[in-house]
Amino acid sequence: MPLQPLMMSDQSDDDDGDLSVALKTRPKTKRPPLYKVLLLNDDYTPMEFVVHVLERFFGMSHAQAFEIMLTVHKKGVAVVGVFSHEIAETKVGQVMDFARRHQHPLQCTMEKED
Ligand code: TYC
Repeated sequence: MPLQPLMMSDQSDDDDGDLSVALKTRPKTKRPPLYKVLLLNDDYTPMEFVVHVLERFFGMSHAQAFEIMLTVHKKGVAVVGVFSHEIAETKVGQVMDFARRHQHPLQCTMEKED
């Protein structure tokens, strides 16, 4: 039976993608963008419903949720959280579904953070 060559050291036959080069250059890995989830005011959705949405889907305390709801009510819009694209989409979907199921016109959207 033929003999196999014996590896004596960690040289060039590995699959580490040439670690030394990777460390000397700066890998251009960009962090994925974040997305703001926005809640919009309207004239019909009850305040208590909005407070409940903020508690249920954004993990806010009752006091926090009430404060943010009032900000939206007064200013027209507020950021209610910042998430990855996938999580932001999920939150928007959950809020829009929940509002529609309760026949409230509450609107929730997302936008890329600068
Ligand atoms: N403006 C609504 C009212 O007076 C309350 C409200 C607050 C609705 C926040 C939507 O995102 C909202 N009943």
